[in-house]
Amino acid sequence: MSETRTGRREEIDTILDRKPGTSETRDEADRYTVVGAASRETFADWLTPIEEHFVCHRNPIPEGDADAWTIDLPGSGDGDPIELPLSEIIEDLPTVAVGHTMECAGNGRGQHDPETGSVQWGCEAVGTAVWTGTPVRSVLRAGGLDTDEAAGSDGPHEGDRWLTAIGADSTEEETFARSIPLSKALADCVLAHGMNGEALPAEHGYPVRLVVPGWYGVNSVKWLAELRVLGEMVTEGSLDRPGTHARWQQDDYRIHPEGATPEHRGTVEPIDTRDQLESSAVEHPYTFDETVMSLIGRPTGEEPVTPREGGVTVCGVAWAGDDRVAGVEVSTDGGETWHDGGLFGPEYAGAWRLFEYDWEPEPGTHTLASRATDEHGRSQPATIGAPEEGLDAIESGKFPWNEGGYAANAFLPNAIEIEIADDGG
Ligand SMILES: Nc1nc2c(c(=O)[nH]1)N[C@H]1C(S)=C(S)[C@@H](COP(=O)(O)O)O[C@H]1N2
Ligand SMILES: [Mo]
Repeated sequence: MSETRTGRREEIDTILDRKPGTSETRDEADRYTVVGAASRETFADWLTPIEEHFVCHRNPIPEGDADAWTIDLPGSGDGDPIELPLSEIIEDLPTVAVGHTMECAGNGRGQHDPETGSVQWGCEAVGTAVWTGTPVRSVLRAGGLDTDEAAGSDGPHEGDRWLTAIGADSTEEETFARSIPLSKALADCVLAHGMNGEALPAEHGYPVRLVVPGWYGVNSVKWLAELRVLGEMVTEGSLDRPGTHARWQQDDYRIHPEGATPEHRGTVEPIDTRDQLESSAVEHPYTFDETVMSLIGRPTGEEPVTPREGGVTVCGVAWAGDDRVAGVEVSTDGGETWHDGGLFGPEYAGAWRLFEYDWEPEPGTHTLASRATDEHGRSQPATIGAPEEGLDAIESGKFPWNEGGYAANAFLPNAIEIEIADDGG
C-alpha cells in the first residue's frame, strides 16, 4: 500500500494549472492522478467545462500523436488482425456526438465510514461532456466484424461476446484492460477524439479514448491502443501480453465486503450493476452502468442566501447510467419530508438531467438533500451501511459499505447545510 508513483505530483500540478475549476483529492496511497470539481456549482449546469471536469488515472499519461496513432484490431472479425490508423478512422468513418456523464466508480468512496483506502472522493468525481468521435460499430466493421449479426437484439443478449479495450498506459507489469458486452459497444459507444468541441486534452485520453455512455468512468479507456472481440471478458492470461491482464476487470472495481477476494469470471448475467447487487447470481458485482444518483449544485451552502421575492430556486443534476431518470425529489429538512423537483434540459441516454425546485424558506439553517429515482423505480438510499452488514445492507435500504468503496449513491452524505438570511422584508 505504500508504493507511490513518481511523476504523479508534476502531472497533478500541470492539470490544476490548466483546469482552474478543479482541485486535488486526497489519494491515500499517492498513486493516482486525481482532481475533481472544485465547487458544487459544477452541478448546476448540464455541460461540464473541460476546466471543471474531474480526472482519474493510475499510470503516467503516455505520449501520443494523432497523426502517427494506430488502433490494433487483432481478431475482431474473421479476417486477419489489422492496424487502423487513427487519421483514417477520423477521415473515412462517420463522426457522431454523444452526451455522457462520466462518474468514477469510486465517487463517494470518501463517504464510507470507516475509510476504505485509495482516492477519497466526496462527490466531485463526476461531469458531463459532449464527446465527438467515431462509433465503435463503424470501427469494428472496418476491422472485419459482421456488426449486423453481432448486434443481435436490443441490449445484452444470449451469445453476446465481450469487447476488451486496452490503454497505451499499459506497462510490462500490468495491462490496462476493460471489457464491456459487445452489444453495448455496438449500440452507443464511440472512440472519442473531441471533448466539448475541442481536441481531446492529454489527461482525458488524447489522441483517442473509448466512451461508454452512462457507465462508470473506468470502462471508458483513455489513450486507446487496442480493441479485441472475445467470447469472454478479460481474465488472467487471456491476452498475449506481458504482466497481469485482469486486475482492472476482475480484482479491482468489484463490489465486495471486507477481506473478500473476488473470483475471476468470463461472463455475467445480469449486466446492470444494481441488478447484480440485488441478485444472487453475481457474487461480487462488477461496476458497469452507473446507479441512480443526484447532486444539488445551487445553492452551494458556501455562503448565506437571501431569498428573492421570498423564494430560492434549488437546482441540480440527476442521472441513472444508461437508464432514464424518472424523477427527483428535494428535501429541505434533511430527508424528513420530500417535494417533487421538475426535470428539464437535454435528454441523452447516458447523460444527466437538470432539476429545479422552487423553495420558499424561513430564515435559519436548513439541510438540503436530493433523491433521484430511475425508470425501474430504484431510488437512492439515505446512508451507507457498516462493514459488518456486508452486502446485506442493501436489504435494509442502505448502500453496502464495500472494501473498494465503489458505486456509492447515498443521498445524506451529499446533503448541504444552508443558511437563509432574513431578507429584511
Ligand atoms: N487507459 C486508462 N484509461 C482510464 C483510466 C486509466 O487509468 N487508464 N482511468 C479510468 C478511470 S478510473 C476513470 S474514472 C476515467 C476518468 O476519465 P477522465 O479522467 O477523462 O475524467 O478514466 C478511465 N480510463
Ligand atoms: Mo475511476
